Amino acid sequence: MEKTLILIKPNAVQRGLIGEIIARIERKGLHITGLKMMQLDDTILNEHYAHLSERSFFKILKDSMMVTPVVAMCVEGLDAVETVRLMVGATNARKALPGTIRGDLSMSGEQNVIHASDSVENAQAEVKRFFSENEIFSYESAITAFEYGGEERAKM
Ligand code: IDP
Ligand code: MG
Repeated sequence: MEKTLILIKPNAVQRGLIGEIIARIERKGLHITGLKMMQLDDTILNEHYAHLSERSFFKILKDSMMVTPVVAMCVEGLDAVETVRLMVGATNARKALPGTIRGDLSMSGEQNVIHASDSVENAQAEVKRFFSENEIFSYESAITAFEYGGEERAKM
């Protein structure tokens, strides 16, 4: 089953939004298969945000990600990467559509409450970056037949 990485950022931890964000993921029908709080450091952030290393806000962004621990989550589902990105909304939360996590919970393009992997390839690398193998759990869902149709289940 496709996996993706979510980080609940320090601004969401400070604002008491951990439960709200986790509840949205669960209500959607995505399955949480890894969940922990962790303190990020410069080493992991240099890797995680390598694509932004030349940007003016790189240091500010990294500092903002170390202010408190983050909540890291591995979630699974059919097309989980694309589905979670749609739920998260645009990077600049002021432009993120109402109904999305950023659109409903943030006013900022930087303090935008959540990270989610942006491609299947990056998701695989990011889950490995934040979780060791024994921190990802595999368990049977008792209600898959009520979450997906028959043709969809055949693809899983
Ligand atoms: P994403 O989080 O929507 O995938 P990325 O372009 O990968 O967006 O940027 C990673 C993070 O860097 C964003 O979530 C945001 O916190 C921060 N960021 C992106 N662009 C800007 C900017 O122009 N100013 C300040 N922070 C930014
Ligand atoms: Mg990104």
